Amino acid sequence: MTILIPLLGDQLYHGLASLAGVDRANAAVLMAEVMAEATYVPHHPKKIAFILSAMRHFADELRAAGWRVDYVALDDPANTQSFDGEVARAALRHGASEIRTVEAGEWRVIAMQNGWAALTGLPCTILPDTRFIDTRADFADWASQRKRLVMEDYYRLLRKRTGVLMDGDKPAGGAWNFDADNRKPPKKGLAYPPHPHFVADDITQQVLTLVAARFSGNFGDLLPFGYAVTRADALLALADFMARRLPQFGDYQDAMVTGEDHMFHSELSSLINIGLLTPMEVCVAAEAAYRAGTVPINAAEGFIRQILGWREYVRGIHWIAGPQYNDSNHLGATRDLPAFYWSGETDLNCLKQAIGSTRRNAHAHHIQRLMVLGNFAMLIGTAPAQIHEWFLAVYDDAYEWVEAPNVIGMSQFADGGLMGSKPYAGGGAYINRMSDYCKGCRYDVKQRTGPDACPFNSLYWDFLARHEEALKGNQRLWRMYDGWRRFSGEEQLRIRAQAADFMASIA
Ligand code: FAD
Ligand code: DLZ
Ligand code: SF4
Repeated sequence: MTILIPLLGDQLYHGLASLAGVDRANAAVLMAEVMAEATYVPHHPKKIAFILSAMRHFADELRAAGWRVDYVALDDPANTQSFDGEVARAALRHGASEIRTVEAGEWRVIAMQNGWAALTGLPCTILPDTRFIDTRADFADWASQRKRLVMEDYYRLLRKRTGVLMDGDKPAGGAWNFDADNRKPPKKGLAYPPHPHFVADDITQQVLTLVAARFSGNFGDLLPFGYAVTRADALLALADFMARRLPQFGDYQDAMVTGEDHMFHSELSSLINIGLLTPMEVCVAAEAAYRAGTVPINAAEGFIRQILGWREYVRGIHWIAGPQYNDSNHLGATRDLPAFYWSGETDLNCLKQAIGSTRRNAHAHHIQRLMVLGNFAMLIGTAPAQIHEWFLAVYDDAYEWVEAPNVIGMSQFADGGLMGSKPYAGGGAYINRMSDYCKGCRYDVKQRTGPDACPFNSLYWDFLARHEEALKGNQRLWRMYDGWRRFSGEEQLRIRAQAADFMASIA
């Protein structure tokens, strides 16, 4: 009478629903390192090492807590290298009588889980993932009652429901949203605290050797590797952020600075997504810092909104949109992703910096992802499936439930506006305002046409012109279309020719 509990690489949480209430004497937890997961996209080596090391540490923690853990290593000769194969083998090995698992965050893996009962002939219970603050059902209910799924409305609902940053029924600090204070450009002389670096122990060293041997051809630097890979280290990373970076997180949330990969960001997304931290405990810690007076309200609220608001919201969108969401292509974009996304070899300095950070760290912060990498891909008309695969592969926090809505919806507008009310399209002026990248660039951000003109400028106008039919009715874009119509016919032609020449040059 053994209950088999397959536990996936991004479910490293002791309170996981599949473990709750189970008699440890009658259960076997299955954790499997499989090539199918390591290769469905060409993951950054740091991401693979992070997940495998955290899995191995978590297995040890479960054993110490009295669980029987059946851990299948990647180089085990009997490993079938797929979840299906390992669940089938383990069911036989343990004479299992039933399977309990928590729903995966990717439709592709959910399809596998749905097949485990037929595959093994055993009853298989797929439990909801209770690590989130809201439930799938409550989000679906909220969404079913509205025409537009506005993140801010949902966020306020969750603030009220959870009591986070609330004084009674009023928002703490006197307002729901302090975003207007959170758009400061970078200024000279700011001191950026170093990001914590955790020394690799024996387990991590073994994983690094394995990943170096198997995945060195993938995009990205494996070393240096300083990730938190245990719950204890994750808590240290959380405390470090609260003390050293959260106070200025709000002010410089959207800023980008050459050579400063981390700035005041938390870099907690990979730890939350894999299960080593819960989203609620992170919000509670930020609120506590505000209440203790060590963090201003614009920082605490801005940070909490990212997690209680955006993170929960994109998760809800993922579930209601369904598996076909990944094929969305509202703007009919078909261009191949430029090769320099993988090589980093480009003379557009903003892209070079964002890709460089991605290569070094398996990480780039939000505005680099949205307004540089995503924006450029959308302006040139990249096929959404290709940029989706790139984002899924290169970031340490990327799993489909969170990556797809952010990329296909927010950054590419490929879902036609389910996620956002307008495309996040921007020219060079935005990047120039929020970064120092343009100073170090061979292009002139002030020019629209000519050999030195910043490519973002002509691409931006060309994007609007190309999609005028689809977008001109959008109220939030009328000012942009008004701007486009103010150009003379000749200037419009020059701009579009400039964009066409540039796109031909990168084809
Ligand atoms: P911080 O700036 O410190 O923000 C705090 C936390 O808020 C993050 O740790 C994260 O948990 C949460 N958060 C912030 N914005 C979002 C958001 N839009 N969606 C979900 N959570 C959010 N985030 C991922 O976790 N995985 C992804 O694969 C991913 N892909 C993205 C792709 C694009 C094109 C864009 C525009 C955003 C993407 N994001 C993704 C959201 C966001 O960029 C990252 O969560 C953030 O950069 C992670 O760094 P951080 O922990 O330092 O975040
Ligand atoms: C991303 C990843 C990788 C690279 N390797 C494994 C693995 O070997 N074993 C595992 O259980 N999970 C891995 N993962 C994470 C899974 O891909 C993730 O759990 C699913 O995509 C569901 O989100
Ligand atoms: Fe990027 Fe244009 Fe600025 Fe160069 S000038 S860094 S291409 S926005």
